[in-house]
Amino acid sequence: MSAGDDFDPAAAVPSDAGIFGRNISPEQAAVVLVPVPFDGTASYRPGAADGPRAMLRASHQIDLFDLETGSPWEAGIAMLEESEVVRAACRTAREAAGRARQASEDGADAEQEVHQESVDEACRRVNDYVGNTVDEWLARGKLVGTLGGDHGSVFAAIAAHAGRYPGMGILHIDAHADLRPAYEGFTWSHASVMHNVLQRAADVSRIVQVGVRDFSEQEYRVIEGSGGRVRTHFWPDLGRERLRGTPFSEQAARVVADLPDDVYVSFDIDGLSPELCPHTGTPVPGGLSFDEAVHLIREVAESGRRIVGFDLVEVAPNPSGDAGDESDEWDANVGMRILYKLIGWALRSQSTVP
Ligand SMILES: [Mn+2]
Repeated sequence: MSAGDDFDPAAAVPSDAGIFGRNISPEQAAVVLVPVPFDGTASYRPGAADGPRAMLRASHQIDLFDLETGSPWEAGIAMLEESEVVRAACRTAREAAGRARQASEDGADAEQEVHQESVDEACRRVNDYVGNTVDEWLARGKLVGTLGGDHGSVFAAIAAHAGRYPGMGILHIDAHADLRPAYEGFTWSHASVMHNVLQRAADVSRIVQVGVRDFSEQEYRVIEGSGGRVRTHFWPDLGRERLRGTPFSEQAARVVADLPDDVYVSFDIDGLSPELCPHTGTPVPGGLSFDEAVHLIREVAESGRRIVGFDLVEVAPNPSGDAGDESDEWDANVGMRILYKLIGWALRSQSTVP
């Protein structure tokens, strides 16, 4: 144990405890989680803004001993307080996005542009906060995980990691390719995050996508024309192979072989089968099982690659459950278990001890 407190990982947890049941300062922790309660560009339904808070609450129920990765909690895991700047930007962007869509339906082009610009402005404030915060903790030598929010809200976290780890690749787990330029006219849309990475984060050498099964022809052309900078293991292709007998372990090894030594994991929960994330913003049938997703992350670490950082986005609690209601924590329960595995394998991948 690194932090010198008398934490008992097997004890029941008070409801005001920190993430994974422990109250530890980010300075003391090896792992710093940055919550980004923002879903201002949600095009189908919002809710991911409440993901970090729901995962924090759900994390009090996990058994902290992990058979595969040991006891990741011992390194110290801290989650920062939610930023009021981000919450305010979320309210502004949600409202402006609604007005932009209405203006679009009315054919009021000039008005639409004004509201789109308001959304972009709010997103830039989020990017500033996320970029500065993530970079500050990276500079202090922490493993940083960013918890969305919608996928667009973590762009600056990816860019900050790329600045510290030039040449890194992204393992992008998602139902969507997220390669649309300014989806709905919003530069920082959830559906545009990897487009923005390609355009604005030159230090990212490659994006390797898994789980993608809902995409436009234009996005398909972007992938084909990317000269290998985007490599997409389309879910329909993998699924067909598996139905004919190819094991997922073989497919996962192929996916990981496409990645460079330094890997950032960008994990959109909708890459999983929707039974595991029923309230996420844009669910799509098909997708990875929990075990397949964990296997993929394990494969990155066990291949000798280093997981330099990660995000987990689009986890949305049941909107009909009110705060404190533990009756329907399923989305957050799955999300925080993915989170604990990401932390565990990232720490293992950075350790010099085999
Ligand atoms: Mn996404």
